[in-house]
Amino acid sequence: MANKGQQSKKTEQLKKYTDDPQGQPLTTRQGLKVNDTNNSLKAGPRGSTLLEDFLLREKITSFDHERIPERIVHARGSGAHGYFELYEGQEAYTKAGIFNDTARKTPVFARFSTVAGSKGSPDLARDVRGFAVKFYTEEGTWDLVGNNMPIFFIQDAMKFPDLIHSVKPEPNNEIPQAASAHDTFYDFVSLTPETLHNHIWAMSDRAIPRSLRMMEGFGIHTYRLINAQGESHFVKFHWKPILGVHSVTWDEAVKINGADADFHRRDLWEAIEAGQYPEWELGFQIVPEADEHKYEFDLLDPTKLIPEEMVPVTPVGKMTLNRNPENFFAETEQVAFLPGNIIPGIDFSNDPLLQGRLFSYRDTQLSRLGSPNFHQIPINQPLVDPHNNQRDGHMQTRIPKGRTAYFPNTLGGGCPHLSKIAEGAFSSYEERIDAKKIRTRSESFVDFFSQPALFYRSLAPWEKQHVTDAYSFELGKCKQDHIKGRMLWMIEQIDADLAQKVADNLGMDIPKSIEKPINQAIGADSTVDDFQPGKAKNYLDTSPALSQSNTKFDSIATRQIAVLVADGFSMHDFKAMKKALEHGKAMVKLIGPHGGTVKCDTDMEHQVDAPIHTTESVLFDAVYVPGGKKSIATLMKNGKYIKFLNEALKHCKAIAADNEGEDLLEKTYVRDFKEDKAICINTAPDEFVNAVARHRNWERMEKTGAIPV
Ligand code: HDD
Repeated sequence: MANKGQQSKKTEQLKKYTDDPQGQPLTTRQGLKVNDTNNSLKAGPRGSTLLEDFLLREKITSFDHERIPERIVHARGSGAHGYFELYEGQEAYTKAGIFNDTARKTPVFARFSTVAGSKGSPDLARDVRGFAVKFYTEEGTWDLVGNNMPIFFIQDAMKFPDLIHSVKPEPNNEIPQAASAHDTFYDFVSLTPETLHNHIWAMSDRAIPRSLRMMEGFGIHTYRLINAQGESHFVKFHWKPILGVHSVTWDEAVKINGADADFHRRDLWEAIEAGQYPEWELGFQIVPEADEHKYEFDLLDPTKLIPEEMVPVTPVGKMTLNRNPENFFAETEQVAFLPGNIIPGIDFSNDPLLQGRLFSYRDTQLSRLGSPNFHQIPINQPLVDPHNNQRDGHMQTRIPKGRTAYFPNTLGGGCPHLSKIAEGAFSSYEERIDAKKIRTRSESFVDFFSQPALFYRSLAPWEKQHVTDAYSFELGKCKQDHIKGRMLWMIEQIDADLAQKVADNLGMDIPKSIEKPINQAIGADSTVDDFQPGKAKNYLDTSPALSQSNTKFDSIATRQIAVLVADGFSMHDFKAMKKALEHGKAMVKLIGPHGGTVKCDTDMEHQVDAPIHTTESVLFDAVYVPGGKKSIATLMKNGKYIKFLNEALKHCKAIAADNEGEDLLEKTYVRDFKEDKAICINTAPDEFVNAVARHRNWERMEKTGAIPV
């Protein structure tokens, strides 16, 4: 039944399993009250420890087994609870209750992740981000397990182990951690041209998001929506963040990893704690069945996107994340996503990558969570109580009643019984298949260069520069010239100018030809070599939706603003700026010369949020320096403030100063950028607010190369 209280239904379910130690005595796992958990039982005060000590054994045994295997990919992640609400019924396309009933508030749990790094790796690795959402619907659980990029590296699940083995730390020395910049990855990429599209996205700013709350999400594969009449439409799922899509620079990413390895995790947690709930709109890109073969790319090929200019994305609802987990392990670590978890009204397509995923995820949970009963873990439990004849296994926590565990039966009254489709039972879409069984790649998949080229063409000049820098960094870290050469040849197929710039940075020439790798990549007897590199198709000059320069720039909500102060800072300046920033829901943080408090020029005490020696410029979106003679004189004596401002300048951030604050800027390279539109000296606070909302003044980038930080 429709009801707005659904989110609380999942929260209530979780509450039943939540332990709260407040006011409770410490007990053993058997409930025995404990008198001493600090000393083991010994034969005399200095004597050896007794085997009899069940308290010691229980505590140590439990500790010894605390760890479970980390995810083979996406090990590093952060999650949150929330809900999904529909804008308008989508009955024309799907019978899924979640897309029919606008009165519902469907509970969700979302987990965001990097791919290659281990569980403890830093958040700002250059990497794809996982974007997985579990919808606890009334008809069963639906998992939409996507990424923050709309395409994938490979076309067939058969190649997934090869892809991941190449990008993970090399097996002989387990180096490098959470980084793709090494020979084995580029050996694979350069031999597997289907990777180039996702790869160029990974070289773009999408791979170093400013926040998990400021990235898009994509279901990637083409799925099917099935309506009540049994009709099918193809669909691609898109998540669009309300705050827009924003990224940091590579230099910042590297420094953030040192200054706060948990930057993204902390940002998500703190935004939710502050009541600034992250939100995304879910959108459908619908293609009628009749149009399946209309495009110059194959809808089943997960390395291709459908440009939004060709098929628009229609927003259908919104996800809001409004509650942090109570316990990281129990919820974020144990949550198990399965692309195979679907509900009536949604179905799979024949995308061969998706088809392989349908096998892999259930399989991996068995070794990760240790039992086929992983669906009984509270975070994985559906809202609907499951009843079936599957039995036993490690960690069975339910007590299935009755004599029968088979179907059909009479002894159990025929229960659990089957349901008709009209009663909400799932039935697979009856797709007509008439084909030979064959191990091959469809010829319609063999165009590896058109879409990476479309992506690159669609970028703004500053984004193109970032891509050039990223290729130059990554390949610069590779040792083998033959691998770098092959990569340069591949990049040249995307864009000759890009390839030349990267080649110059590598100090290499682009090879005239390479031994064609396509056969190896597809199959020894393959004939697809004949198509390569193929004439790049140009069905669209540019797709503006692909560039972050066309994202939203209308909010400063949750932006972290550093205010550099010492005793004697101007309350007059600060008050006006703080009011404007907090009106826009930015987070204003006082950076002082020490912890505790600083006094403004009206003798009021202000709590310091971070002493300068504990923080870094890269952790903030913008910097403000209020006036105050005494304050500025103190700040000028500490080189860290100069570095702080120079870095903010280099990273194209908004900087503001009032009155004597300008004297501090004179000590920095900001003095050469006074005409810059995001440098606000003695301007109205709103000008600074507008500059912060623009995220960065990327045009500045052309001139910041000489700044030595
Ligand atoms: Fe995968 C985890 C996303 C292809 C095998 N994958 C995993 C997660 C995300 C994705 C977001 C983490 C979920 C979480 O937070 O727990 N994977 C993708 C996307 C893909 C993709 C968007 C392509 C479009 N994956 C893919 C293939 C295979 C896998 C082709 C295997 C054939 N993925 C796995 C896995 C993981 C996983 C090994 C590791 C942990 C887990 O499943 O639960 O089964």
